[in-house]
Amino acid sequence: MGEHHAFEGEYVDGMTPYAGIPTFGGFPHIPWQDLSPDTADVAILGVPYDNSAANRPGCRFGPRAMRSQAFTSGYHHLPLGVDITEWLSVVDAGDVHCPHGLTDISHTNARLAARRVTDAVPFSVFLGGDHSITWPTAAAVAETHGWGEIGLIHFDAHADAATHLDGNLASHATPMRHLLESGALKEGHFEQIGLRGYWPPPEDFEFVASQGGRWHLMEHVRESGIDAVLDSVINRMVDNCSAVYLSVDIDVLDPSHAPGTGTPEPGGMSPIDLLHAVRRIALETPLVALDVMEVSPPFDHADVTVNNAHRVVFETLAALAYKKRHLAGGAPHQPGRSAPMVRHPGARRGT
Ligand SMILES: [Mn+2]
Repeated sequence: MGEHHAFEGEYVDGMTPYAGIPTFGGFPHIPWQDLSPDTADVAILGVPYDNSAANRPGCRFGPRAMRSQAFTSGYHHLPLGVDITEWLSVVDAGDVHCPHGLTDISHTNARLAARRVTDAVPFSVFLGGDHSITWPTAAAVAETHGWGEIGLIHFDAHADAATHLDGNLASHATPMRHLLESGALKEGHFEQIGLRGYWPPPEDFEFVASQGGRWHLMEHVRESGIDAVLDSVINRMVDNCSAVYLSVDIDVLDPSHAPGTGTPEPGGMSPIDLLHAVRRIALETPLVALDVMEVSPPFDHADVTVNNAHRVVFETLAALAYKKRHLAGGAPHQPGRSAPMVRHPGARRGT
């Protein structure tokens, strides 16, 4: 070998975004079975289950794709001027075992694992999986934070409040029905944003109304603007609920931004509006949990859906970091600027 091929010198350490064993956002892996109080501020739990998808399936691959295919560019949120990792300890808690075709076992496992997570950490993130999973995960959050005490803000193209779909009581079209009927969500504790298209039929809306739930059609969001809708939703949550669960069906985004999902519905939200909404909800309500559901990588293109889903989680984490710093008396700081330029008077409550 010639002298210039000697490969001498020390090993140069580092990490590139496309290398390594993937965890969500590059956060350390601590299995949910090993979580105990004070382990972390935030735990992220995958629920790879899609047997309840009514149309095209594939969201069982969602958690793994959000870990491996999304681009994590860093942790410093530019508009809020906060570094997530400076203020929050975040762990990837791995996945729930969801055996194929076994809905009862999958949902029971999801509830037990979610309960373990919500009992151990102040903030829980659940990665779907189809939307039927919100039934066990939100039930677990209600068990931890108060049955009938929590509120739920639901972003979706669809109401998901059916009694059944094709005879399936545990369909991804039914989780909100179960949460309302079980009393996990009581009157005035349920808000839906982004509904559109041709489903469900009127009786499902009559049911939601009978339970004191409210919905904001995409048409209403377009007419009023997202901030007017959020003002109303956030005020109601802050007035009525001691803890809030945010459930994001990625199909609330327009299919041009989220092709990788099972039941696409044209005419949806843009990512900038969804991220803005998620940030305001995390800053201005006592948010304790987030789920991101219905990400179906086999139907995705160029990882656009996976990246939008990943950023919904990161936007929430950045807002939680901002809120924690705000409550600790810290001031926003942006590099290269002497005066704070970000002010969020709405950072009202901690988790
Ligand atoms: Mn849904």
